[in-house]
Amino acid sequence: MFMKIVVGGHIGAGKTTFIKTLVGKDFAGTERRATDKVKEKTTVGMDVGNLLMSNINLSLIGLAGQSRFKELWRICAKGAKGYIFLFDSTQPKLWEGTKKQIEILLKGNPRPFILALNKRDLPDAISIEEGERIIREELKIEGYLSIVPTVALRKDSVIKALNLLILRLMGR
Ligand SMILES: Nc1nc2c(ncn2[C@@H]2O[C@H](COP(=O)(O)OP(=O)(O)O)[C@@H](O)[C@H]2O)c(=O)[nH]1
Ligand SMILES: [Mg+2]
Repeated sequence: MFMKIVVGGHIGAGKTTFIKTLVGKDFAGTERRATDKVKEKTTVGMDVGNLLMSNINLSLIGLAGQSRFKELWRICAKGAKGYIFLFDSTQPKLWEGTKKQIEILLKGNPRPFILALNKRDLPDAISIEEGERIIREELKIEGYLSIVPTVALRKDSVIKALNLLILRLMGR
């Protein structure tokens, strides 16, 4: 079975890291020196990572966070079976960016998604409860919400999040 999954989220949320951690050396990224000054390197276009997990050929597509790539987001999302949307737990001010992306992608290709509160290892991460509150009450993200804490630098954490989405997609 083949399954395409899109990894979204605001700038710096950890999308590229999530895919890199998952696939290791088979990672095909498009990072370049950033002009935005938010971070050193940024994804230009998309990241691609392929792996075999539980007999499923997974293709993970990491989007570029900047909204100027909007048209490309829609193209990348075509045929995706589901989404993982990331939020940097230390930067709730940027979360609106993830929400906008969710709206745009679900409009073009409504599929199940999970929300990952990423960078849980950092001391200035807001609490999971506060993160959930912002997602529900401030961002008002609609639909069935599965919210999972992650550390994109750790393989076990990334696999756990991915498994959660796959179980959702398989209807279990
Ligand atoms: N401490 C920590 N740093 C992370 C985590 N995930 C990503 N980062 C770092 O956050 C920065 C931005 O990550 P990147 O994957 O480029 O974000 P993207 O813009 O969403 O692709 C990089 O320096 C990563 O190493 C995490 O879970 N914990
Ligand atoms: Mg990136």
